[in-house]
Order: sequence, then C-alpha cells, then structure tokens
Amino acid sequence: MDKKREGEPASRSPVAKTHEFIFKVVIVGESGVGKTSLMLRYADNTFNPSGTYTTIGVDFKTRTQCVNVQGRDRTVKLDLWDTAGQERFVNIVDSYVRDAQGVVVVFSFDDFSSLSAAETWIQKVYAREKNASVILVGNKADLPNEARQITDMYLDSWLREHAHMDVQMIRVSAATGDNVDDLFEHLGVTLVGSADRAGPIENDKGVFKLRAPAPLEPDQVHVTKRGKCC
Ligand SMILES: Nc1nc2c(ncn2[C@@H]2O[C@H](COP(=O)(O)OP(=O)(O)O)[C@@H](O)[C@H]2O)c(=O)[nH]1
Ligand SMILES: [Mg+2]
Repeated sequence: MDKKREGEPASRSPVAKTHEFIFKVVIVGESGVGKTSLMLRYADNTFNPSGTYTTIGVDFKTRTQCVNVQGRDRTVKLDLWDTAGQERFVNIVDSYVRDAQGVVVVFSFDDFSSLSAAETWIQKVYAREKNASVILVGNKADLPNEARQITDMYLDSWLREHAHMDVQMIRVSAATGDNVDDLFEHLGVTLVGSADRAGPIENDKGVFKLRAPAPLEPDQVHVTKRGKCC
C-alpha cells in the first residue's frame, strides 16, 4: 500500500490518461501568494512549507482529469503556467496570459495588498484575453484569524463592491490541499462548457481556442466528486 505523504489529502480525483480537451491555464498574482504552491499541489500533490520554489524554476505543469459536464464525463488536460518569480516583469507575464483559456488570479489571506493587486491582474487579463475564464482564488485559507490580514467580513464586502467584475471566488489552501482540486475541476467544467457552446476550433497544437465563451448557469455545472467519473 502507498505510504501517505505528509500534508497529503486523503484521496484525489481520478486521473485520466487520454484527453478530449487541452486548455492553457495561467496562474497570476503577487509574489508570495502561493501560485507555485497551488500548481504543485494540484499537479503533484506536494507542498513545501519552506517555499524555495524560485530556485527550482518550475514554470509548467500538467494534469489530466475527469469532469462531468451536464451528465457527460469528459477528460480534460490542464496545462498550468506559473510565472516563476517573474511577476514584476509585466511584459513577460503578458506573454504568459496570451492565448490562455483559463486564468487563476491568486491573492492570499495574509497579504492585504494582494487583494487589490488581484483586481489589477483581473483588469490586465481581460485587456489581453477578453474571452478567458477568470477565477479569483483566496489562498492560505488554513491560516488562523490572527495570522490573517484579510478577514472574511472584509472579503465579503470587497466582493459585493466588486460584483461588477463578475468573477467567481474560491477559498483554497495549497498547504492542506483544501478546495484545490475543486478549483481546477470547476475551471475545467467551465472551459469544457464554453468550448461546447462556442464550437471549439482546434489549432495546430491541439489547443482549443474559444470563441465568446459565456458563463455556465449554476445548474449546468456539476463537478463529479472523487472516484465517480471516467
Ligand atoms: N500557510 C500557508 N502557506 C502557504 C500556502 N501556500 C503557499 N504558502 C507559503 O507561502 C510562501 C510563498 O509560496 P509560493 O508558492 O512560492 O508563492 P508564489 O511566489 O506566489 O509562487 C511559501 O513559503 C509557501 O510555503 C498555504 O496555502 N498556506
Ligand atoms: Mg512562484
């Protein structure tokens, strides 16, 4: 029997070997919010609390998973791009975002300024890729209240004030793994739904470019829980 690694969630989503869809997903946000940690938790199910990722220089990871969209199991490969410590070089980040179908904009609960930075990121992303599916992610949700600079009450009022941005927000923890699979499954479902409705065009790299994706209605979204798909 496999030994459970430290900090590893009890079970994972089933991993599919072939895929119907490939989507480019870029992770952006301020330095230190946990972008690399989220990518590694999702793709490899690992977490390094000492956080010396920039020396590793990881900038790309991939994982194929099953999602259920309107009653149909679909296999989705997400190619995740991490800005690998280059957050401050706006032009480099701009090129990561180009052609992305999904963008994960991360802030962390222990960094007050990372939330307003996330707003700027969302604007930048829409300016570059207006059809991208963007999801706002609050990372380090494992931290106790005394270690937080962003309280739930503040975040709720911030979200109400920014309702016009029309992005969904999810709280996650790369440290414990909480909600990390759900985040990417939800993104996968949204992207497949957009591809289905827009009529995907497959380019020469097998990457689907989407035309005018529209958000799914809540009752169209069903993320299959572990072990029930493919
Ligand atoms: N408590 C906690 N710490 C985290 C979490 N995610 C990342 N970290 C830590 O935050 C620091 C920055 O993480 P990193 O992934 O390098 O951030 P990046 O600069 O956005 O890529 C590291 O020390 C991580 O161990 C989390 O969910 N909870
Ligand atoms: Mg990083």
